[in-house]
Amino acid sequence: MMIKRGLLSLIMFTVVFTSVVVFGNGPATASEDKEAKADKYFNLSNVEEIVVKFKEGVNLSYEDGAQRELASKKDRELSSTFSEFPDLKVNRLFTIFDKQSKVKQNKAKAVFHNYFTIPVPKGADAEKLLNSLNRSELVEEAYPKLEAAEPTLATNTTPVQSSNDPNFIYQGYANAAAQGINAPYAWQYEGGDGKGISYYDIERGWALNHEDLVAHSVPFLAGGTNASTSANHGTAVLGVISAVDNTIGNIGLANKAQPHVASYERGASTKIAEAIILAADDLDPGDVILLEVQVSGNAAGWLPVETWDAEYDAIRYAVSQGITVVEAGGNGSVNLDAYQSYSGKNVLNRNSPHFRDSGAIMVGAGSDTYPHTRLSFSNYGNRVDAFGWGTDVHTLAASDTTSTTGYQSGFSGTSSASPIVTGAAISLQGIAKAEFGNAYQPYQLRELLRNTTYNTPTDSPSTDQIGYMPNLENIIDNLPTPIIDTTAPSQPTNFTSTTQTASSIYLAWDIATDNVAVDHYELWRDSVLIATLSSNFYADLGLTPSQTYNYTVKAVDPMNNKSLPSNLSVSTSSGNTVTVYYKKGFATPYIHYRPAGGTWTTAPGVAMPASEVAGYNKYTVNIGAATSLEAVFNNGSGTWDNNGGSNYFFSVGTSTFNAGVITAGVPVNNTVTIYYKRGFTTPYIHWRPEGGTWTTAPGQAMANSEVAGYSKVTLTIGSAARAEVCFNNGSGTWDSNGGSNYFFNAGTSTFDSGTITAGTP
Ligand SMILES: [Ca+2]
Ligand SMILES: [Ca+2]
Ligand SMILES: [Ca+2]
Repeated sequence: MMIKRGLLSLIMFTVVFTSVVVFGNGPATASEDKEAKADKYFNLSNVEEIVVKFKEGVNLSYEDGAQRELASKKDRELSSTFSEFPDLKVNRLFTIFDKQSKVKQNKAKAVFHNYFTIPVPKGADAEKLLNSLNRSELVEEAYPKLEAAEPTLATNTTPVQSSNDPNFIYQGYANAAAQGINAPYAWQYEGGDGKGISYYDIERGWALNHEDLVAHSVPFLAGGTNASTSANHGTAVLGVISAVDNTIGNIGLANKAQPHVASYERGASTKIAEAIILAADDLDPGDVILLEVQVSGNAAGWLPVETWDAEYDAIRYAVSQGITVVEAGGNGSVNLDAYQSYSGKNVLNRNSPHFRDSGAIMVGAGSDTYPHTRLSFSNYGNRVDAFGWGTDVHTLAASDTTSTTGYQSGFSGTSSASPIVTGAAISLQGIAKAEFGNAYQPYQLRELLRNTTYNTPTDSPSTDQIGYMPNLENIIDNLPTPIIDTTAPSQPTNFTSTTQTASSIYLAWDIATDNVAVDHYELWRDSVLIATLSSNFYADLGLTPSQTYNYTVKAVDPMNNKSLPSNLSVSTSSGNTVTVYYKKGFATPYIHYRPAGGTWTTAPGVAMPASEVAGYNKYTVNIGAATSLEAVFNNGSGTWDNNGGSNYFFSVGTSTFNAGVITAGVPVNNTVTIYYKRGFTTPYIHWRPEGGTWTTAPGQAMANSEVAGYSKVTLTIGSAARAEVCFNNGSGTWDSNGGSNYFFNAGTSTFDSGTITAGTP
């Protein structure tokens, strides 16, 4: 067992200090202090051997009978010691060295030649001899060599007598591993029966006057309802942990712990979180809360209670107060790794960045025989820490809250598994408190119960996914000192963003340090916790282009101490844009779109404004990091062009859409410049892009050109190749080429009395 002597000394010192404060009588002299110390730390009533370390330079030959050589040193104190204790023999402490072994010449071993041992002569006052030796100028230190023994835990001062509780033989879950948790092994030790620990069972009903519980005088938390229909369940749970050590019925796994009960039926409604908070406030650090409740939050089946946020935060509160919370994993057959909260987050999957740890020990249900397997109804996943028997649990029974007798052999579910794990947790806390003066903080206790070396696996841990069943013998044989860790990890440094795109920000920071260990990092974006990470980097995806985000990272240790935050503001880049020129088509076109793979606009989408190109409307979208825009068009009132159901895809940049054909770039926008040799003295031109829409008659007046005798006009005809034209005088006299109209190619032409020639006049 790994009980550290140093820690025991520390505890004893604490006791001593208290008594000095109470009984102290003014400052002690130096010698009083020295002797007082000897009194406190060493039992000198039966010292048989004193070890003396002589000062470097005394330089005795390393041989037995060194008292003769010492006498020749003429040290005043030693001389008086030798005369007071004439039979003293000063021998080598190390018989592996002698004066031939050159130990003095070996630098690394030279220190050992200073050590000698003095057998305390029969009847001599060892304390007097010690003090006398320590006064010598030649002695560095003389100390009593007391008993050495394997450190052991204190024996239970209230031995558990299980043999006369007649049902104990049916409580296989208490048996040694691999069948059970080996409660009797814990009972041997002080606190292993739960003495010194209180716990709350939170559920709905109990028969607290049951003959095998009544001796506990179980307190009932005020404000709750003791529901008779649930009395059997609660009585069975209490029986597993707290059936009294007497000569009837069963015996609880932690039968000396003080049970309390709290009903979550409070007033007219279910108030589990309230019951947790009140229970936590009524307990002390090291105590335990058992949550015997599951909730319906998912069509797939029953879920652990921490899937409700208020209950999750109530558990966090209890754990922050040093209370260990044991939580039934639920009987929903649900893979908790895949469970998603209402907002779509895998909050119970330790491998998800959205994992959130309540700090509770979550319990699954295993079979009662070895090798244990997950029972079909049990929820499972990497969140589940430990399992207990989920079937055939022998315990107390009740038909209503007034029952005083009743036993059952088939209590089952994560309901029966959880009190088994709770019993183990209470036993360990009791031993820790008795042995070290402190119970474990909840996170350290959970790690002990999750330990894959000490505890009993299921047949296939990777597929069963319900953790391990506590093996108290192995845990107790390797019992660590409780770490009361209140020191937060160091602040994460060098918090930087390595890369930014229009929709993502990549973050990294240097690994933080802690006096125990850094357990994980919390990453916050704009004051919202977005990830719980074991790594020191993160890719934040799905962001908006050209937006600034404020990040905070904190390092968290296993005791949930959090570092100072490191902060960082980062902006996404501007993102890709897509510009669509839409050739009408719909007279008032709408574009309904999404960045490919992203989220659609709300139908009908966005009305497209007219563009600078005649006959075209135009719209520009920032699609972030996406590389194309998926779009369909409509008239705003239910008539759609969705490419026959395939939709249209536009690349980054500018595209022109013309009746289902997409071409890169802006629309072709031809112009036609016409020099008109007058003709009509105030000529008008009535025109359209070929195939397009005519101007309103008489069309537009043509201004004089820079060439004498000619008027001039420039027409924008979009993608049309020609302008179709006729001329008039603005008041009803027309030249329409005899009804055939004139056609001008894109570019510059000269018109002279019905003849068109390319170029300027
Ligand atoms: Ca008994
Ligand atoms: Ca009993
Ligand atoms: Ca720490």
